[in-house]
Amino acid sequence: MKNLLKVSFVLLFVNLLLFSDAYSAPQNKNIVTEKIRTSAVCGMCKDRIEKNLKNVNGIVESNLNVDTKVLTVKFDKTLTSLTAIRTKLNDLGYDADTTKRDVRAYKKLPACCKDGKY
Ligand SMILES: [Cu+2]
Repeated sequence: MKNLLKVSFVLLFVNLLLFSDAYSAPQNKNIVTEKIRTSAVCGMCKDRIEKNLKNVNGIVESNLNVDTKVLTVKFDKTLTSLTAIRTKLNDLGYDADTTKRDVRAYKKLPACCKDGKY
């Protein structure tokens, strides 16, 4: 009986968490969060990518995890698109998912930002 009570409390708690999440969901349904696998190498890549994406109309925020090379980007899908963001990354010299980097831009990156593929 005590266990049943515990389980009930846990379930109640889980429900509260789910509901609070629903309430705090973004009001703008056009804002989406996507992940992009990049060829970024170091902290300088992170700064470069995040700084450049900040200037892209529609991008709310971006965060590159240097360890996993995965960029998490939050954007308004009526103002920009995943394809456009990938192209922006390519223009900066980075691969983005299956789209390839602009090699000329890549060659201009500092040595620490090169992954040695070109
Ligand atoms: Cu770098």
